[in-house]
Amino acid sequence: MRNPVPPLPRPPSSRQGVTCPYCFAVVSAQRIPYRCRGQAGRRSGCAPVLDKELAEYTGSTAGASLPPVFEAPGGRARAECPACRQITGSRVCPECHNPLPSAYCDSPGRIVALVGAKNAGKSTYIAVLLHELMNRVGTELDASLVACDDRTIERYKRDFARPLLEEKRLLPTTASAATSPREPLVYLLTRTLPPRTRFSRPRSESICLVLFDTAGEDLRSREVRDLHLRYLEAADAVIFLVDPLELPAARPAVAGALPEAAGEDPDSEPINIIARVTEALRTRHDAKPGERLRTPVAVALTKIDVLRPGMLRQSALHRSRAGSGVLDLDDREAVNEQVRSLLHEWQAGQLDTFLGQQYADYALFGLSALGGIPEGGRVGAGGVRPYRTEDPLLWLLHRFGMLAGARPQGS
Ligand SMILES: Nc1nc2c(ncn2[C@@H]2O[C@H](COP(=O)(O)OP(=O)(O)O)[C@@H](O)[C@H]2O)c(=O)[nH]1
Ligand SMILES: [Mg+2]
Ligand SMILES: [Zn+2]
Ligand SMILES: [Zn+2]
Repeated sequence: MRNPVPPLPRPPSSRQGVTCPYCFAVVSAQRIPYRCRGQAGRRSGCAPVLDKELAEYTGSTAGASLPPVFEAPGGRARAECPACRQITGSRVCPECHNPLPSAYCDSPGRIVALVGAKNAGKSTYIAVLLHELMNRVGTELDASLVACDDRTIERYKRDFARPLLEEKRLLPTTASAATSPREPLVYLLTRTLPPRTRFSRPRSESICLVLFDTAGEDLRSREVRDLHLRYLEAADAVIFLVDPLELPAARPAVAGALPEAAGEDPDSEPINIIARVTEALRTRHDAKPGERLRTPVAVALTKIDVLRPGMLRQSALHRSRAGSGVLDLDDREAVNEQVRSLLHEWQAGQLDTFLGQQYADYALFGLSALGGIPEGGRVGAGGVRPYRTEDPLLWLLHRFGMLAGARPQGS
């Protein structure tokens, strides 16, 4: 962190193709089809038809009766439906017919993927991070978080926000992807940025959060592996969640009664999951042996609230982030070093070493989605009090040139 890596180059221009955040097909930006606006109220237009591609993707015909998809080469933001002559701005993936928002088509190449072993805290993290982005952090950053499709909105409410944030119940363990929906939650996070020069207009830039709530172990099973490998290969940035309770030497540092650890399954060990993801990324980027990947990787210890208060005192992790709409680089370095020394103390130094060998650009984080130890299947008495959950994302925004860095102490 001392010698900051230069910001990442701008994402590949859309001429190189757009990766669908639902099925990960790479499609030419010139050949993205459109969906007719259809009928509404007194507006006449094409009648809904069963969208076979979409139904096959979701595995259900429910919600797949939609105005037809048509092609109009040229890659423009709008096109005229050849059947009803209405102008539409809705574009869809040619393979799976899921919506591809304009902001995404215009700056593809920023898919953020989330990975972690079973029990690492992924579902809880997704629930809380999205809520934070829609509220406090969104306001701070002047950023909007928009779900890219209606199923994402419904599933977020039903499976994440309602149980955890309203009813204060812990989320059920994620079923294996072999039986649960294979669909990710897809969001576009768009930030308004100041104009580059005095004469230009403010601009906005987006990243696409593609959140699969599946266990990293699922990469073992053949059926799911294909989709997940494509997911990982499509990732332009990765957030790895690591449960500190899975690091054997960390256990003495933990306060109070311990929840059950995931067990002795070597496949769910953080380093093995990170190694599998790394393999996928190396394949995609055709990395030579010894060459480090440029994909930014954020590795976060979850459930940091379980650490004994004594461990946190005097530490950077103890401070809350100032919340000023910039990335505080001094704070970032302090937290990075703190987590690194925790990893070494907990005999997980090989994790740090491995990351350093494989990635030119990685950063370490500590966070807590719940902010307290849950009791009897429910959120602790103080409610959900997230702590530094947004940090990995702020760092990624910074790496993508979407958030300025600052040293408030003027060092
Ligand atoms: N103390 C604490 N426990 C957490 C936190 N987040 C998750 N947990 C615990 O970890 C368990 C697994 O979390 P979950 O999000 O379901 O993990 P997933 O399998 O990766 O989706 C939950 O049931 C909680 O008991 C946190 O921020 N603090
Ligand atoms: Mg889960
Ligand atoms: Zn698709
Ligand atoms: Zn039409």
